[in-house]
Amino acid sequence: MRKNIVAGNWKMNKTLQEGVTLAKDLNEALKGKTLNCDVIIGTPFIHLASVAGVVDKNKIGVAAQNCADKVSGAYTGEVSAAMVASTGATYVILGHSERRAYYHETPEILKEKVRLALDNGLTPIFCVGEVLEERESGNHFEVVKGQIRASLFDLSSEDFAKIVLAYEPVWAIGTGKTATADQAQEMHAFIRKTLVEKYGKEIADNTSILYGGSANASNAKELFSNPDVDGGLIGGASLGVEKFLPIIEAF
Ligand code: 3PY
Repeated sequence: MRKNIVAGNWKMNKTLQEGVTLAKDLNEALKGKTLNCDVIIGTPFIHLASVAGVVDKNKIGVAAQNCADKVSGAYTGEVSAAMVASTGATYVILGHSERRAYYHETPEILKEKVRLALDNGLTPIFCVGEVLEERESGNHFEVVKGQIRASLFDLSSEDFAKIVLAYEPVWAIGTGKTATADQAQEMHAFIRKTLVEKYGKEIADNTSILYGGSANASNAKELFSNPDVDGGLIGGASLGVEKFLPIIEAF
């Protein structure tokens, strides 16, 4: 079901104590407020259970930022989708460009992760996006379509309907550069058209497509006012209530 969503991605920030404090503060700040979007916080693995334990789950969903591409066993350092689900988290961010670039996550690996996330009742927030050279050479639409096709288009309609997508142009991540509202809308509309071609209009119209990449309190309203932008995946600006709350309230 298409929803407005504002999801924070804390990345590798905050000690356990700092993370729990931030989650509690956000929970407090949202108390009594009527929101026009779902709020999610994507924390490091070690925070998941504690954060899930202190937030009002009717207001704040908890996401992992990754899960293993294996079910269980001798994979030192990995965390399975079942383990993530057992913490009380209900979402998992998959395919973030930092994981694709620094941890060599291929479309095939991501396909496995998506499968395992769904098998364990987690909602994947699946990230796609082009690097600067791909945009400058005019290949950005094909790149994004290819990422979606390679990791998601084997899913049944029923399973695809559970996915949240996030378009994050890599050139706008952590650089302070944001896609303009028009560039975001153009890509989101293209993604929705790609989904129509594969899964039909009803599923495409019901898919939430978030924008990520240096979204913040000053550009959120304009980005979210686009018809095909259903919210944001927020990096640095999710690390403090004073920066995150105005983005949530931009809806
Ligand atoms: C950013 O905005 O920096 C992000 O990568 C959000 O996931």
